[in-house]
Amino acid sequence: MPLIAPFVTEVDFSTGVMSAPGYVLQRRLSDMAAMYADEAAASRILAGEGDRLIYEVQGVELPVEEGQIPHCTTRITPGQVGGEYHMTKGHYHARREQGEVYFGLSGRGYLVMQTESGETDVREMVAGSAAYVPPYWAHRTVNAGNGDFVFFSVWEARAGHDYGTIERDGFRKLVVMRDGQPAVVDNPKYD
Ligand code: PAN
Ligand code: ZN
Repeated sequence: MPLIAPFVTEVDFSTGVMSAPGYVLQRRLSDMAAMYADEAAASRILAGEGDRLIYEVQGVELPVEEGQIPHCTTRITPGQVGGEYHMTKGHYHARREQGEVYFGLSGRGYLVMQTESGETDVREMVAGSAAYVPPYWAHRTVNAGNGDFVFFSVWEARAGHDYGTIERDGFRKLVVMRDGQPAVVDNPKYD
């Protein structure tokens, strides 16, 4: 394994901005319109208002090899698409046996998780929440607040990301706004 010099990254808790990110990635509505339960609402937003930013990821670049510990911030913007709060795409790790830690930096949201054998778990996250995503759980984060929801993630380099399974099947649970409040409901598109 090549020797990597230790380094420190300054993180702005309210924006997720890193002092010298190795990569910055933006996900817009057009990147994930089909992931919202109300695809027609997504199309209306794209045709009317345009391609809004849903989330931004800033992370350090490390080699994909045993023992490396990648980490990044994610900032999810506030808003809804057809009543469903802005969210990440969500994924299983390609190597299902790899877990992950999330740490809330600002705002509030939900961590939606499920396994391939049918378990679901939805946890609230605020600034200061340290959430553990155990091996075998797909994970998606949702911004249920009025401002940005920002969190920090740490995982093992070889975990890899399997987006295809969630793109095809979705999550069993959605977080939607009901009477102005977040509510966890069954996904009508899930079968
Ligand atoms: C996180 C996520 C990040 C963006 O760092 O990758 O929040 O979400 P998506 O990857 O689902 O677009 C993580 O879980 N890494 O493994
Ligand atoms: Zn992950």
